[in-house]
Amino acid sequence: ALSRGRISRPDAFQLQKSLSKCSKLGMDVLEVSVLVIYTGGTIGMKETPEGLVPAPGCLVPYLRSLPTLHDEKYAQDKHVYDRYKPSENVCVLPLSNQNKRVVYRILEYKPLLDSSNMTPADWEKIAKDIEKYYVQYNGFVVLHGTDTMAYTSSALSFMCKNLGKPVIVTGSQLPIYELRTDGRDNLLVALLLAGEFNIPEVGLYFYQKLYRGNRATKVDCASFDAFTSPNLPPLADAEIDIKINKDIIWWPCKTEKFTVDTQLNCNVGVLRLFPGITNETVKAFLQPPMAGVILETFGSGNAPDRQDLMDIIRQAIERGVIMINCTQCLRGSVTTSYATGQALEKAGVVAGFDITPEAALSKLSYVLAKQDLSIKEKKEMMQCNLRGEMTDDSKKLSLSDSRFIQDIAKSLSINCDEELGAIRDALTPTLVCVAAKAGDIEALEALREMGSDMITADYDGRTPLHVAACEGHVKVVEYLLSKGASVYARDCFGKTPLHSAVHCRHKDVVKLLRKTGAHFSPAEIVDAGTKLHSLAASGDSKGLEIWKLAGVGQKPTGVASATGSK
Ligand code: ASN
Repeated sequence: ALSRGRISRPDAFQLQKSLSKCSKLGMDVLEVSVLVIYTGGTIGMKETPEGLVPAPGCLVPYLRSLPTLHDEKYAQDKHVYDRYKPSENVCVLPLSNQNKRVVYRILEYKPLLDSSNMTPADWEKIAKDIEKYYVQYNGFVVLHGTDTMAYTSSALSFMCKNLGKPVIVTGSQLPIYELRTDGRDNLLVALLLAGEFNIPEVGLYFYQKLYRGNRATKVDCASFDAFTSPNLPPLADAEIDIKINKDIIWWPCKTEKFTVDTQLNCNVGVLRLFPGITNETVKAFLQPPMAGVILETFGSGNAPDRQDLMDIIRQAIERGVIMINCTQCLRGSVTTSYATGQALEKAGVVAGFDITPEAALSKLSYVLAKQDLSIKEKKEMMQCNLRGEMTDDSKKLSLSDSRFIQDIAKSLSINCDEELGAIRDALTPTLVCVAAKAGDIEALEALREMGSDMITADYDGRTPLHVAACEGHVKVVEYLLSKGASVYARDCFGKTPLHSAVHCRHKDVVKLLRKTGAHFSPAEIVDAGTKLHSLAASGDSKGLEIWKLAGVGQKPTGVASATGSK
């Protein structure tokens, strides 16, 4: 299948035609929408005699006065305000390099909080809002204080299951209203990441880096560069270009819809060991109702291994307390290299490997709340990599290691890593799309084993999933979804795989994509009315049926406010 060569693009041609039709209808297909959930933090604070405090109602008017964060002329010309209720506080970014417009709405919480005052109930509220507005927006930005940002981004990562859209948590070290501030840049890039990129993760964006939310930790309270991700490189670097590190993105691999599970058990704690810690201190800490403890140990997971202390720990574990071993070191993983580490393992403490204490705490609270699991199953779940919070030791094959790419490199006399990477980036999207078009799962698997991903788009921004959906290869669609392909990926005509399947009338593919959470945006649903009228007028019942299967004709959740004023 691979040697057979070229991708024909009748569907892309059709989509281009429908694009110009959309423009004639006045629909701007280059707009993307982002919901900004504004919870508080320094970014929106003002100085008072008591110190910095959140300033309600000030952010939106200020953003609307900044040409880099709001294009008033576009908003007026394109009637952006008319599409939302006045209370919905909408702004629009200037045109980006990607030739898109991010239209963003600010949902300001009452009260706005210094993040030191945040509790799990606030994480729950954010997660529930993401769920409520999930269908309506392309991505989400959570504006948050930096002090407990890593806890919130970790908790959200566990609460959001089968996430397919970006959730970017950000804030700043200085208020956005000041002359020198990191707030404007952090907000701008977070909006672009949430609106224009396919990053199906809860990320934490700060000072030119996007970190996985459950890998980040605050390390500096006096620098703009306040966060780091000690055991995982950034998911993206925002330098002259925004570079996405797609090899480490946690692609969803299930044909399941996005759901939110906000149940947490709050009887958890972090116990940091120190030389000379007494048995009484440890015993008091482990008393009921404590259900789970993160034990912050020395070095690679070591603790004083005196018998009386180990007995106290074992007794708590026998009572049902789950204890997780996390290192106090910023980098590295818990191992059993030392007798002092093995003693904890023998007492029943579960290794947390290289998880951060912030992620460990929220994961433990999340796992402990699962009422249908036994203690043993909860411990197993703690050792599973649920959302990329720990390093997976199973080394991924890299295409630059493969014989195929080495042969090409040799014939082109290339031996530096950067050039090998360039070959990979040039060749593999096309090869994967060709295999997807041919319906050849074996070829796809061979390419995957060589290290290529199943996600990268071709020159038209069309992913292998677009191609397979267009061809009606339901098995290939299933395969690609199981390997991380995104139902939300948009090609450069603004179309998703669901558009391709509907356009080419592949019922089974439409059903499978819908099952995985694919949906049209509220604006697309409104726009489909014209298409439905013409199908009805020509008596095309099969055409009408496929649109119905795709969810047009049913009101998606959370749509009311976006279409309310139409
Ligand atoms: N105290 C502030 C907060 O966490 C710190 C900040 O946002 N930079 O809300």
